[in-house]
Amino acid sequence: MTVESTHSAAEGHRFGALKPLAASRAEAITCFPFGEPVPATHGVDAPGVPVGMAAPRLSRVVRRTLASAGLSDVVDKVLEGERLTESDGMRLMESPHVSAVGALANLVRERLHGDITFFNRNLHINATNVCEASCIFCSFARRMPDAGDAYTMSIEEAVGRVEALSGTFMTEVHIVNGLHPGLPFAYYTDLLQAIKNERPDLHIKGFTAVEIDYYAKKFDMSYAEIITAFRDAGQDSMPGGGAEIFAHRARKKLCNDKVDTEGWIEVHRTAHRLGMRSNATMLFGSIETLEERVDHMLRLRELQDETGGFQTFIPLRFHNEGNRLAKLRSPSDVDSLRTMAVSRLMLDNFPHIKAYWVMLGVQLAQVCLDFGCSDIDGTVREERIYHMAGAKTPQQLTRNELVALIRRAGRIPVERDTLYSIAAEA
Ligand code: V47
Repeated sequence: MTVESTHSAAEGHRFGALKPLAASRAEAITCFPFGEPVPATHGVDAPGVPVGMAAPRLSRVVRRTLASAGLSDVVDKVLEGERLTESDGMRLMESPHVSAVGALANLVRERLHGDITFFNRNLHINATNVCEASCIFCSFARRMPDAGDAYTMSIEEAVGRVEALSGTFMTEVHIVNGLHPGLPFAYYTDLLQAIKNERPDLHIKGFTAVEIDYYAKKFDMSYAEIITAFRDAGQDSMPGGGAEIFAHRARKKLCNDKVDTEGWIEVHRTAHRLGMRSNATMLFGSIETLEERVDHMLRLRELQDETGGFQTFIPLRFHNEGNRLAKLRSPSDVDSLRTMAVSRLMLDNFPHIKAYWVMLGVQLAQVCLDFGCSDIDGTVREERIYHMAGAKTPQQLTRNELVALIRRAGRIPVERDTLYSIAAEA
């Protein structure tokens, strides 16, 4: 099937009829402005299987493997669309049968999206690497503005990155910055406005909850005031960064001096209440325990039940170069695959799990498409955060390379915009 001919199938998936959700959940969502709740596997059978595709099944071998591992009850729950518990999540995380757990996650992925795998064309801008926070996993930040390789772009410089691509089709600019102590509030609104003026067609996914919290404290404003001002200046949605690990024990060690768990969650709740979509991340494979990973997923699932505003969950694989955790090994491929799979199974109310190729590597990202992931991010021009932490992936991929790698993984590539509408080049 060609990319073009999948568009109606993908649209079918996005707007396909869903069974009504449980009354309590539907009621909780009505105070958030997203209308129809996001596709959920919970309480819904085979939602949105693209037109003409058979509902996916679990092979007998996988069933047998999971049964011999004592996971039949979890399989039954997944088949029935029942919600998994924390202890189910731990049993899946600890299971040595990673490929069978992956097959179970794949069933959920295919129920939601069939073979469709989303990607986009996007540019990253990190306007400054000067950052007051001292996260021990970070290789990007420079504490002192006058450090040799510290930088802060002028508005003209940042917009110049967009201008330089004026003849190039893309749909998104992704902006994540360090917590710079010296920039005025107007720097951020001017940056947003200048990018919008230059390319009104671009969706700006910018400013993590960490940044919003920092500006709220620095400029004595509420989260809602900051988000409203940024939205008026051009911000369209919020990236998922800064979530790291929510469990207080690990968060205290990883990043003691930036927004805490409750603050991160409150920023996203506020954005959702104001009608702004967002993503959520989890930094995995540094010092956290498997319990803390599952706990992280459950906290996100709870907020998503309340608001329905998250689009994608992105497990970010820890990279160990150039930071204070250089003695740790980065997580293995197997650990990455089971984390993707368990995320898909636990986060039954998230439409997508993203395999961010920049940090996984292209080949592992391809395998992740069989372990629950339905999005691979984008062309990602000018990524800095992971490349400074030792990511060996290319600086960017072309659209054709993304299409080819998704096809080679046996899936159907569909180009999207940030809000998962089909992107059409004029
Ligand atoms: O929050 C920093 C992570 C995040 C390292 O929303 C590291 O679509 C691994 O927000 N090893 C920022 N991870 C990136 C981010 C993002 C990326 C891609 C897509 C989206 C989206 C959002 O990067 C940080 C932190 O968790 N990070 N250093 C490191 N050494």
